[in-house]
Amino acid sequence: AALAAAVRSQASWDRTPAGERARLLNKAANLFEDHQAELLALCIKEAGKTLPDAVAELREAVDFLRYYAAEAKGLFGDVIEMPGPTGELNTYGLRGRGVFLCISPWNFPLAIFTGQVAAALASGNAVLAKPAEQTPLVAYRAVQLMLEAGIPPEVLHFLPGDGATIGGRAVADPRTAGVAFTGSTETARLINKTLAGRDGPIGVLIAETGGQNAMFVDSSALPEQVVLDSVYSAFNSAGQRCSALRILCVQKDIAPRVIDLLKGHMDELDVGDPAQLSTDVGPAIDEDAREMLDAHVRRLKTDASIIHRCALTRETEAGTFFAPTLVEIDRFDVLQREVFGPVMHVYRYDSKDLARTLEAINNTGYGLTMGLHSRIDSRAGKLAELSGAGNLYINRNIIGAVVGVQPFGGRGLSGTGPKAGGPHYLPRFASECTVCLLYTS
Ligand code: UN1
Repeated sequence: AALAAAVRSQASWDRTPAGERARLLNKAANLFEDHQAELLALCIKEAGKTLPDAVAELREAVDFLRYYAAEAKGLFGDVIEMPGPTGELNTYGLRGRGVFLCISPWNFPLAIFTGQVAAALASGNAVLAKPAEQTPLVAYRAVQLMLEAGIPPEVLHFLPGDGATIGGRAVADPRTAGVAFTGSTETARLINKTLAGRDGPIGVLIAETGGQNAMFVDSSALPEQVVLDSVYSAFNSAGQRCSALRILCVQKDIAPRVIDLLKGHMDELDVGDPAQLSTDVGPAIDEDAREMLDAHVRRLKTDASIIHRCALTRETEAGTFFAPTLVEIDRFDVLQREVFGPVMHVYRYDSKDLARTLEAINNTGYGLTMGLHSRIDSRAGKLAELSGAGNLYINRNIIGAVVGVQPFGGRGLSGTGPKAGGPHYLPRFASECTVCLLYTS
């Protein structure tokens, strides 16, 4: 029923001037800010976010609304006029594609949920918004606020529930013109196959998937800075970001010093209730996630050496907590899959093997984020040239891309692009139309 209503309403939403659609999205952004306390509380309660993470999440959601509104005004507002060789007038413009299905993850239940929906709406599409099963309440509140801002309810439909049934059915239906998906590479493949098997127009898929993200540290790096940035990248959001650091590649010569400092810094981290301001690292999202992380560490006990783990207090016995873990590995094939949690794998490389180590990371097939800590300027250029990652960060942490200035998204197994929060995102939600008018005399 939602799909049928979305199909019926889409044409009139598409005809609504882009400036008016943008006005509604900006109004939604204001309402999100007006309801700040409530949205932060929901992110903490439902998604286990710490307060700073929740604040960043709300900031990003608001940024997505305002950025796509501004982009849409330029892209969809103007019709480009092109005088042709025979005196005809050619015009070119963008329209919506139809109904977009937005499938978002639990780790950014407000920001990514809102970003996908805002992009699809700004581009003139009707939307079926399918939140992650773990985080429907945050998404529900976001939808309510968008409707309050004036987005017509026939255009924006909230579809919480099971991914395989609700999401699966909507993907399989040829009336769904496109899918924006953030989640695992396996699920993206499944969606792609389902889309390929449908009759009717060929569906578009924008997929943002996993990573096997590395940070390179050479001997010119500042160890104290490396420690702050690597701990933040690996353990912030309890490592539950696709951009999070998984493999810290440290040049042998400074590895002992860096590892020593890492252990000290880990001892200062508070793991616990995210509602407490003192907490640095909250829980894994659910029991399945925690079990997956436990199994990974159990496996590594034979293939690698566990260097250090954060202490867990008694308070964490009730809940799905997992102690941030530092593990040393001497080969990359122990990491078959993305390990979605606070586990930092350290790998020591010999300075002459830097290029080979980078190639081994590229060969995982993933290409989401990558970092470098070095005071040798030419290394940064070399990394940018050779890396397969979509987002590179030099001498800083590798998470928290900022909408509009650090377009975010991966290459290879990490996603199809275009990048969220970047200038090429909206056109992927659009169809193009050229009109050629020949004047009669
Ligand atoms: C994700 O974790 O699913 O840059 C992607 C960042 C965020 C990551 C979002 N934009 O850390």
